[in-house]
Amino acid sequence: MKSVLILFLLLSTAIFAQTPPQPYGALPSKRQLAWHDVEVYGIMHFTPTTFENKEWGFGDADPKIFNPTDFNADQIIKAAKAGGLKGIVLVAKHHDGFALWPTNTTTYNISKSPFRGGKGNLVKEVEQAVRKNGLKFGVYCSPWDRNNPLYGTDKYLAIYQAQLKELYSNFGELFMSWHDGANGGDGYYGGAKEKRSIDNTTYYDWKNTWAITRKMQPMANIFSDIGLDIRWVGNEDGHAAQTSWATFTPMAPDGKSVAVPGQANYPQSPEGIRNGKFWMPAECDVPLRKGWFYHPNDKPKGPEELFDLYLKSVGRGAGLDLGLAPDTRGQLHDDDVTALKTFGDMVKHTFEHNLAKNASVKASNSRGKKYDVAMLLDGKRESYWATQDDMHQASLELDLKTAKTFDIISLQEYIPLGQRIEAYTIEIFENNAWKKVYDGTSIGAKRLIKLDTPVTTNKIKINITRSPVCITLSEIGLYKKAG
Ligand code: FUL
Repeated sequence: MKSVLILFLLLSTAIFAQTPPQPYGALPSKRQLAWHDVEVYGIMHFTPTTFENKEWGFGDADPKIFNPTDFNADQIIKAAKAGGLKGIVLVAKHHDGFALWPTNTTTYNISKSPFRGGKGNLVKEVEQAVRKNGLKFGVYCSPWDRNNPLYGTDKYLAIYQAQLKELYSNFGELFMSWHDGANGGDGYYGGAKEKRSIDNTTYYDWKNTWAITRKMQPMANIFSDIGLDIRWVGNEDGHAAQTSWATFTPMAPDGKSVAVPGQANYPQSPEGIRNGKFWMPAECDVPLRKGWFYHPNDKPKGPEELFDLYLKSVGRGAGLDLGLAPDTRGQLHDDDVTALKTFGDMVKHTFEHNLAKNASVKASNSRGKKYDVAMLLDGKRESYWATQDDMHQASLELDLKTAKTFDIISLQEYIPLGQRIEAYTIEIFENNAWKKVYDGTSIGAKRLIKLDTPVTTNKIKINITRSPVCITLSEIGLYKKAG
């Protein structure tokens, strides 16, 4: 009888150990998980504003100035791809109100320009080049419209919603629907040339407007400063905070919850909110050049600066959205092409070989075979190492077999079960002793830890020191930054 009981206990422990950990806190949706995989994408601005050499068109530019001498969507998208970008959000209509696709919703559209003899559809051309090159496609249709005579009246919302419906119907599956909280102000407004103010809490009826997005494009991540799927990081410099939570509760500065864009408490946006109500990872948007539109006197950022932004966005569990600005030919300038390619190669070559690949790993605790340490080095984010339920601290020791030189440590949590880890340290074995090289807080979808100088060692330890629940980790990587 006693041995039967022991056998029963052993079996039930083994079975129990194979059950996955309980999820913790707010969790990502399927569409957000797909967004996390994109990591780096672009947002492209190319409208009459380009030809005016401005950042915000007033809405009064003659459509005839939209006359690129040699528009080539493939040139732009190939350059983006060489930069490692995996998606493109096209600004289909910016604040100036000019629609880049033929539409009956406004007369201020591409058919009134000389582009392709008035028969062009730039959204289509970009979409086709994007898909041909294997990238994902998204759109930004500015709610603020400085051209439309009806802007500010109760007739404008139907126009804006009809524009979204056209963009959601005619350009395949979208990975993002990008929105900002632009609130009105001065503009052309059909010749009135005046200031029009709107109440941004009600004017765009976001609840029902975004219901259209959900219905027509269920995989489109809605970006805005308050979420819903992806939140703005709170700056246009391209970086999240050092500690970075994918969870967030949109709040106004007075602490009251908000549900409409343009009102969030931006000081909290770069870091996110630990145990926030929603999974709302940050997008770090930053133009490749100084402005969002092309200006002949600006220069693109160099590859080292871009790599640094990559570490501070993707490497903090956020996304990097790089602004692409075609020139008046309708192509990216050679300098931009070179900057993208050099940056893309740097990322590719840095992360080509995981120096920990053949390491043997010892864990202070494991949940069972399915959640064994082997999952940490299999290159798959779907499998993960986990601890038993009551183990909220654990250590992983990697024996690299031979001495390896690296300056980047990559960690990934298994985010379908939430963001769990709150503190950890990293030690390397040097001169016969363990030496701490990093003290960390959040991990999330991806954490890239850049050491100031490369270290050479044959052993490394990761100590997870604080988590409210048992731990999951899906991947560990060691890399040496490519020159
Ligand atoms: C902002 C706009 O006001 C800028 O012009 C640009 O489009 C940027 C990406 O978003 O909200």
